[in-house]
Amino acid sequence: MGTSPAKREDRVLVTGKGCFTDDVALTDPLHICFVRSPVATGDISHVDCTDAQHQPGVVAVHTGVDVAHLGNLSVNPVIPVDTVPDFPVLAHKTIRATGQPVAAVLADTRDLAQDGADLVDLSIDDQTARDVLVASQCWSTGDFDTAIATAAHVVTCSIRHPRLAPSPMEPRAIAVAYAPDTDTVTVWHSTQTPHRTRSELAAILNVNADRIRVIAPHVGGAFGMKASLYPEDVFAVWAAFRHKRDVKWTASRSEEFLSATHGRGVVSHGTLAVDNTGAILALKADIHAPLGAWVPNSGLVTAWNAARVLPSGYRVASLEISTRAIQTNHAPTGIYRGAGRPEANCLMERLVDKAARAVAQDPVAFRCANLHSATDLPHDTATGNTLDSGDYARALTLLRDKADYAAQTAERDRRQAAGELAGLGIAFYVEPSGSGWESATVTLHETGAVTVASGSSSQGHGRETAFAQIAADALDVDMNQVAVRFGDTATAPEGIGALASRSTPIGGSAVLAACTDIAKRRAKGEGLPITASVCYENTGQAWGYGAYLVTLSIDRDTGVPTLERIICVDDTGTIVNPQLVKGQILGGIAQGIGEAMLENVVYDADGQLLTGSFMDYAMPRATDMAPTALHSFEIPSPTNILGAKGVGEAGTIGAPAAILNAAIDALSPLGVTDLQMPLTSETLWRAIRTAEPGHEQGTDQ
Ligand code: SMO
Repeated sequence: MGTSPAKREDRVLVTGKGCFTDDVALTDPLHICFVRSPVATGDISHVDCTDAQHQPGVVAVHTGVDVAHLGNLSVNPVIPVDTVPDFPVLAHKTIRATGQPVAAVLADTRDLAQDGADLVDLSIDDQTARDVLVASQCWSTGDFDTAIATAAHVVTCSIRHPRLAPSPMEPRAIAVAYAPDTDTVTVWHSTQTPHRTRSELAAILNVNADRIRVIAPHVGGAFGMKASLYPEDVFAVWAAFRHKRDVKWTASRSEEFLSATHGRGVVSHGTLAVDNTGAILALKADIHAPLGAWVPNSGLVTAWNAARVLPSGYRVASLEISTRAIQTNHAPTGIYRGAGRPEANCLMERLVDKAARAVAQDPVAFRCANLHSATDLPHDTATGNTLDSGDYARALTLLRDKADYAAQTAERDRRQAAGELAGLGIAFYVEPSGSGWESATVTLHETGAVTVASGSSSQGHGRETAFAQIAADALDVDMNQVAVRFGDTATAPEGIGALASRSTPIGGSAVLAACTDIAKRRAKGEGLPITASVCYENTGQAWGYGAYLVTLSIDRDTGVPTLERIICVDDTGTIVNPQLVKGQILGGIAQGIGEAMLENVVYDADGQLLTGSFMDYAMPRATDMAPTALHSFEIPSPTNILGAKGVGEAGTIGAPAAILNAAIDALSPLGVTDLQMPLTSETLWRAIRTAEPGHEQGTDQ
């Protein structure tokens, strides 16, 4: 541990030898094409499938009535639930979003299924869209009103997070092999959570879980988008049982934009009060999180995290925080890398920056003075968290040193004085990684070889290498002696999967616990082979954190932003593999840049998706990255035996807040105090034109 051996999964993946769900060879499978609603809301008055059924190669056409008896997906009730919308596999009577599957054509080839789908005649009576409260929660402590009344300064901020399309390279895919002898299925599924896929399928289809084997083969990215089962997945498995045939479905990129879960979209309002020494007195925040046509397993997590991750690592005596998850007539939203954490941190870091300005203090010094000190931890927040460990100010002081902060601020001041729009942004962030259990079964064989089977899984992020390192160290064998297996419900122990930055802290600790047990038994003289199976549960969430600094400049005439430099300090807890940690943080930063500067899913007022392809939805490219320096230190978390803190989401949390602060800093000489993401050249150009004298709209001719 602590070294970066070559990632063992790389050779297969980068030479194109991976086996993804769509690569799985099936026997004469039926292909599915879904007929999707062209409108966002309405009642289905008529679906005529006659022509489609007579199309050569079409085996069957199904509509909502055929699957209306199926059960609902379970939803994790992280906040109190009013009403969870049901989970229509195919829309039955009511349409809730553009792109919702209404009918499904099963045919011998994908093209024939598409031809059949084109012949389905669908009529929908328009209805007015209706937002429904699904779940909500409030937290409060202290006396907010008195704190506000006595405060020297009160600052406010509203943030509308762009809605984001997670866009893993591999779209959703499912391949189902039906075994007639046993009336069972083997399901290859591009998922983060293979055991969840099995248990949810069993419940929704009302079949015994032992009739379903789920395999997550290579998964080409997921980012939270593949942590839930989708209506399309359920239909594919239902169809395999119904027709006693193999079935496959792979989403097109258009289907991903239309009907895969989106992330963010949160609207938050915050108020922060400080006294005249710059001490934070009180925080109020209202979070509004949109849900879509149906709610995925972790669909309420964004609303929860966007609120309960407040007040980040800051000491706040009085707070009032509320969150509401509201159903709308759009594609479903779900967890997306960060899953509410970026929303909470962006709001807090904007408020803190504004407050520092109000009391004319340096933003780094202001943060250091208001963050919990190392001796305050562990600390229970009023929003139900235990901040477990760390030294928050150390992240900021290390950043100040590594970034040569004094020189950078002097340079920013010099450039601003010369009329350049140059900015420097700071953000502190916290990243709670998951809680709960994960499993591992480890065997030390007579040959000295080791087999690790984990309930956690992989979406291409180096799980095999990291777990082999943990086992090799704990059992004192060469890591090449360690085979790591996961992702198959037939051979891996029951598990949770790879999400919520939990795989290393919890899954890795499970591997360590099993290995430690084997090492003890061997010392006592037990003969080989020895197998240990553990279900490891952590004692609480490990809260990673860090501090990021961003410098950028904005072209005054065109609004084009240039990210100049990003400098990061992260407390990662115990590091298993520095290269994997670096890869996680850098990848998160790329997606954070995407949110802050480029990406935005746009619907019109009628619920039509305007950004249905990469022509309209701007993903960050290599040239959108800035020179980035990563620094870290390791204060082990006491919540798990490995001491690890998840870093999977760090970059998506820290980067947008720092970029937003830097852009506002760059435009502050013009009097700009707020901007909304994404910070495209248009956004920035409009802000400059509105702020600059003589450039008010319509008066510049
Ligand atoms: S957004 Mo993550 O896969 O919990």
